[in-house]
Formats: sequence, C-alpha cells, structure tokens
Amino acid sequence: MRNKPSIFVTRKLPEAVETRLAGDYQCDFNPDDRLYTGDELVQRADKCDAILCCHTEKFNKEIISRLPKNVRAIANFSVGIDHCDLQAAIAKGIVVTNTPDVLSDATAEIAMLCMLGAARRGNEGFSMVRADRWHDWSPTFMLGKQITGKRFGIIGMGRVGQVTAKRARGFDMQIHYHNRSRLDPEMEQGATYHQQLDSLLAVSDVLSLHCPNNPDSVGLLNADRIAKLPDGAIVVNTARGTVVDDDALVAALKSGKLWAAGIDVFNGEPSEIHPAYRELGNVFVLPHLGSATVETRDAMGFRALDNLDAIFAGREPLDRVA
Ligand code: 8YV
Repeated sequence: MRNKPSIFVTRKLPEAVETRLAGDYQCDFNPDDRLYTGDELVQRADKCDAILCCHTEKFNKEIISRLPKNVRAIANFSVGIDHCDLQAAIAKGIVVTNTPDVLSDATAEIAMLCMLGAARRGNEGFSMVRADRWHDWSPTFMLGKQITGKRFGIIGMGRVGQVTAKRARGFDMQIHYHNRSRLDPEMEQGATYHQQLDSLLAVSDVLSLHCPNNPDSVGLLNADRIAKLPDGAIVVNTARGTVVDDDALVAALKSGKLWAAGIDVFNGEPSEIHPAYRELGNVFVLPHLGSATVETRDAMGFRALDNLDAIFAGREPLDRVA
C-alpha cells in the first residue's frame, strides 16, 4: 500500500484537526507550538509532501525558493495569504490554498466588539474597574458615542465585509461601502456603493477595514484620508495592520479628530506595535482574535484539510490561490 502523504504542520492546531490529520496523513506536528525560523521551515520541509501553516510563518520569495522539490503544496490555515509569496510559489510549481468563508462570522463578531469597545469607551471602563479606580457614578460619567442609526462605512466588501454589514444592520446602521466593483443588488442588501473612496470616507461615522494586505492597500488609511472622515469618527481594523498609517491614526486619536479606534490587527504584531496603542485611552485593542473561536478554528483546520485531501486525490482544491 502507498505510504500516506506527509504533512509538515507548522503550529499546534485544534485537537479535532490534529486527530483528523493524524488519521489521514503522516504528520510532523509542533506540540510545543514553537515559532520556527525561516531556516527551520526549510529544514523541516525536507521530507514532507505539503506544509500546513499559519500567517505566522513568512513564506517569502527567499524561503519559497529554498524549499525542497518534494513540497507540492502549502495549505494555509488562514484566509489572508499576505505572508506567502504567491508568484514565488507559482514559479516553483507549489499549489497554495487558504481558508475563506469559515471565519467570516467570527471576524465580523470581533469587528462589532471593536466598534462597541471604541464607541462606548470599553478600554477606559474596563481599566477603571479592574484597577479599583471606579468610585462614583454621575449622569455625565464616561459618556460614549451611540452607534445606533449611524453610518457604517466598509472598505472591502468581500465575505467578511458582507457579514459585518449584516451585523451592523442589527444596530440599525446605514451601510456604505467602497469596493473594487459594485456588488449585485441581492448581495448589497440596500448598502450604498461608493466608487470613490473619498466619498465613502465623508459619510463614515464608523469606518471598518476589511480589505486584504496588498500593494494597493498598504498605508491606505493615511493622514489625508483620515482628514476626510467626519469629525469624531470611529475606526475599526480587523483586516491587517498594514492598511493603516499608524502615526497618522495615533495623531488623529490624540487630536480628537477621531473619537476612538477598535483594533485587532497591527503593524509589527505581536510585540512591536506602535507604543501609543498601549497608552491611549480611546483605543480598544485585541490581540488578533478575529477568527479565534473554537468553532471557527476547527472549521479553518478542516477546510485546510479538505484542500489537502483534494490535492492528494488529484482533484482541484476548492480554495486554490496559486
Ligand atoms: C487567522 C487571519 O487567525 O485568516 C486570517 O487571515 O487573519 C486570522 O484570523 C490567522 O491568520 C491564522 O493563521
């Protein structure tokens, strides 16, 4: 009988996912969940047929070019593939897949948490109670911004953007969006399309970022664009830190141009984030928890495995990105 294909699994995955992996493949697991260096990634790929990795492993041009010939596929445990040089993978004949759809609900939930945390001063309130600094109540105590009925602007109306719009409608928010192309009316669900980004910015009481990290989106939310938001707007980022110019966002949060920001993803995450995000009261921060639910992480693992199963059965994987 032919040996089972061998998979290098770069991070510790949920138990149910590792159980299925162990049943169907020969696996090089990472039980200590150590973050491998680029050299280690190349070394450990030595005998595997495919790599199952996360966004924490940077498969850049250099690393991909050094991968041994036995590597047929890189199955990402993520929807974002900005950590993977797709052109380099194509040049080497390596199939790359991702895990769309299954994390849209979880990420939209985190976008709502970030929005509410920012609007209702979640960071200040939480810190006050925990540090035993809450000793009074008054009618004017810690007033926040109500979001019900306000305008919710979305940059990037893909899968996550659309689910987030649906959740925001639950707060009677009016949905506006900017996207490369306009959605069909049944997907738009009454949302207002803005072909020009500037026109979206002008009406975004809450601006929520849902675009991928690519050359077009790096630094997209810069000082000029922040200036076009309504005074007192709220910025929510559950996409990628790279979409934001941190100095510009911090300046606007300090000056009062923006009311607050709710941020789940950062430039330099996890440890090299802009220091002001740890200090400013009007920033509600989370450590990249967008897809971090039991249900979603299982689903992401199974989706990555479905892709590997297809590849090794000689079928086209559902989520091929290269
Ligand atoms: C994932 C994400 O948890 O899927 C993505 O692109 O940003 C996250 O929600 C992470 O990337 C897992 O590798």
